[in-house]
Amino acid sequence: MERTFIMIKPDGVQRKLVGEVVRRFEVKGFTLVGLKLMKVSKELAEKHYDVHKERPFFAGLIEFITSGPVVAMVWEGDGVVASARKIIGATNPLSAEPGTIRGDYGVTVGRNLIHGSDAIETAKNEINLWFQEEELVNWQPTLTPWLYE
Ligand code: ABT
Ligand code: MG
Repeated sequence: MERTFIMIKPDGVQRKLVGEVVRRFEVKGFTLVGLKLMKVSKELAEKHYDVHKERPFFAGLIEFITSGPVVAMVWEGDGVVASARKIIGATNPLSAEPGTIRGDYGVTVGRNLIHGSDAIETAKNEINLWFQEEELVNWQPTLTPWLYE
């Protein structure tokens, strides 16, 4: 089953949006298989955002992501990678549609509340980077027959 990596950034935790974010993924029908609250090390932040290391906003991004606790999660379900990106909304919250997390709660790209893997391959790499195998729980929700035919 497809999995994606979702991280509530320090602004999302400070803004008390943890429950709201988890709720949106749960009610959509996705399954939570990993969850932890953590302070992000500089080393982990730099690995996670490695693709942006030459960008002018890189230093600020690392400083921001290490500035307070984040909630790291793994969600599972058919098409969860692309669907999560839709639930999250566009990178710039002012361009994100109302009804998306960034569209409903954000105003600026440097405080866009939440991260979601952008492709299936990226999701695999990010899950491996953020979670140990034994931190992930394989389980079958009893709701499955009501979500999938
Ligand atoms: P992430 O889920 O954080 O990866 O965001 P998303 O994939 O929607 O957007 P990308 B392009 O990957 O942005 C990564 C982080 O860099 C910040 N950023 C991005 C800026 O601060 N300025 C910019 O011009 C761009 C393009 C926003 C993202 N995260 N934060 N915080
Ligand atoms: Mg990204």
